[in-house]
Amino acid sequence: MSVLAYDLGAGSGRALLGHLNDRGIETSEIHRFKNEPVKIGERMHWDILRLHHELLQGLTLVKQQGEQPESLGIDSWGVDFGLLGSNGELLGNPYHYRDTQFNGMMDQVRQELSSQRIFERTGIQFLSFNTLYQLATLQRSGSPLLHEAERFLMIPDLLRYFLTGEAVNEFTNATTTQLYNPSAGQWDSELLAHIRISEKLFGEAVLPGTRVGQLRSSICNDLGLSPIPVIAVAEHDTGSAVVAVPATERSFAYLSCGTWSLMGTEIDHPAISSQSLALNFTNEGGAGGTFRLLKNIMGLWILQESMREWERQGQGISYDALLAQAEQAPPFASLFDPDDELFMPAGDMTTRIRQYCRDTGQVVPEDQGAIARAILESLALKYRRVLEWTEQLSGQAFNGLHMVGGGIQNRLLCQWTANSIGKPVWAGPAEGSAIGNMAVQWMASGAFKDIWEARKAIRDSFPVTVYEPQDGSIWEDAYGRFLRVTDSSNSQA
Ligand code: LFR
Repeated sequence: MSVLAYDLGAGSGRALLGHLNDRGIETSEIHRFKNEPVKIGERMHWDILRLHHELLQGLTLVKQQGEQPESLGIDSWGVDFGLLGSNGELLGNPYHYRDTQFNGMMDQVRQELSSQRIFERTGIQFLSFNTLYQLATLQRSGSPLLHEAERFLMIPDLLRYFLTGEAVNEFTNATTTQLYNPSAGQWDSELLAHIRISEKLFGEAVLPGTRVGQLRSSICNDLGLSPIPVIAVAEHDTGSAVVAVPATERSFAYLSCGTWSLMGTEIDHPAISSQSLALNFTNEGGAGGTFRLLKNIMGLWILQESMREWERQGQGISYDALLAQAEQAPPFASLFDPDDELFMPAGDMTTRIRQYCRDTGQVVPEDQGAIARAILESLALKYRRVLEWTEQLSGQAFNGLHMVGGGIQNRLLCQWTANSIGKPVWAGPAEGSAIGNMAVQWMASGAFKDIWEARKAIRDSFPVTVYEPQDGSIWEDAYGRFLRVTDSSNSQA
């Protein structure tokens, strides 16, 4: 019962094979590759053809290992898309959600329509790069792409289309656009009309677990593979990651930790209320009829981007060495709100961190260890804030926090998170999105009857590391200071 999962993150992608047998789930990494955005002038693009090439490379390696997966699925980050022309070919190169051309459009559209109206129709948090604002930007700047476009596909839809020739939109990723109405179960005509985008570009969004074609015969012939059915999994990576949370109880809190940190809880119906709007929480669609009441937190992006900056300046440092220096740096010297808009764009991250600390009258972190410590402590403190909001909104009290995703390899962050929230952190699995992707394929084939059977198998198959909270009163004091410093910050709640 082997399945192939492609999981594409903002910095890297991977192909994992998953086997399900009496011992549980076993995974093996077949291929890992960089996902490097490309800048042309002021524009920032995804290198989509390279990503397609890497997916094919993954299939070549699968074949070389003598495997013939029963199905395959693709998940990736949300909100971004490609447009197809009348000949079925991709128009242009998809833009990266951090492209600065989209700046300012969210405020404009909110003013025109009101936040309440947009939120009531979609339940989605306000992030400046949501597809709604990307498409509005392209339309209002007269992008020629929109004159030619006949079909809108999100990144996994598009890569799946390249593999199968079938153009199909998928539900979990559709909800991230802020153009999908979950109550009506369709793309929102009113929002699309407002930004003057034709509804004809969009197809019905299929639910995770739907079979959406098979590997093109040309690819099968080239690689010497038999046809492989392709499943639309929970194609938004966060949706896949939450499938893989090894929870035992229906009420649980999670933190999916990668480039972004996504924190929240799972619910049955979108929680669209004035409180969730005020705190800027989202209700993204999930697998198995679930929704995720969660909030985006800027996450390890700030650290990754600082490391890339040092690399460019010839001061590159390994992750392990950096964490060792962070541990030695003075505690709680410089705190900041990771969700301040200042930290969204790529580029000179350390300058912006220093500027924030200077502006708020704190110690300005100078060396790499001090910068890394400031980032990780600020993230851990923000996690407490968002966990409290999640409890408030969902009316639940959580007795610990599940952490999944590559970020859990950062033991310092896991420990500091436990210290900050004053509750245990259960860390694992690290390959959350890929495992959730596989789980939905096994739900589709009937190997798992539902998401809870999948979670039990995941719990039994992958280790979970427990971090107990330490140093309670020190963190309590730091939290008070964090709240004072960040209160006036330029962030979306
Ligand atoms: C995480 C993620 C988030 C989404 C952001 C941008 O990888 O998918 O859920 O808000 O990337 O697409």
